[in-house]
Amino acid sequence: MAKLEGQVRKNALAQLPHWRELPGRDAIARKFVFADFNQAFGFMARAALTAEKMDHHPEWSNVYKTVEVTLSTHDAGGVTQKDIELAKAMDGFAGS
Ligand code: H2B
Repeated sequence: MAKLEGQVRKNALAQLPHWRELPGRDAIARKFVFADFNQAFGFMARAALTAEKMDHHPEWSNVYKTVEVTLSTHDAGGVTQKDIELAKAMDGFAGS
């Protein structure tokens, strides 16, 4: 899987308005804030099953109702279509 670059990358990121590019690293990140821990952990459970199916895993942390996610393809050294797909799936599970 190749790193996304140029216009292709721009177009892909334009579909993910809640995600930002990390400074100093080729990765995308989003902070999800839910109503409570139950919602946050439900989201993580769904995302984890999808990630495992995709063989593509998030870097993430959870504090109470907040889940911070970073996506990058380590094998490629940057953001690939797999990161875009997992980000979209996560947006879906979060409802936006
Ligand atoms: N997840 C992410 N985010 N990036 C990878 O490069 C990656 C992964 N590689 N999950 C996979 C697993 C690889 O290490 C295994 C061996 O398939």
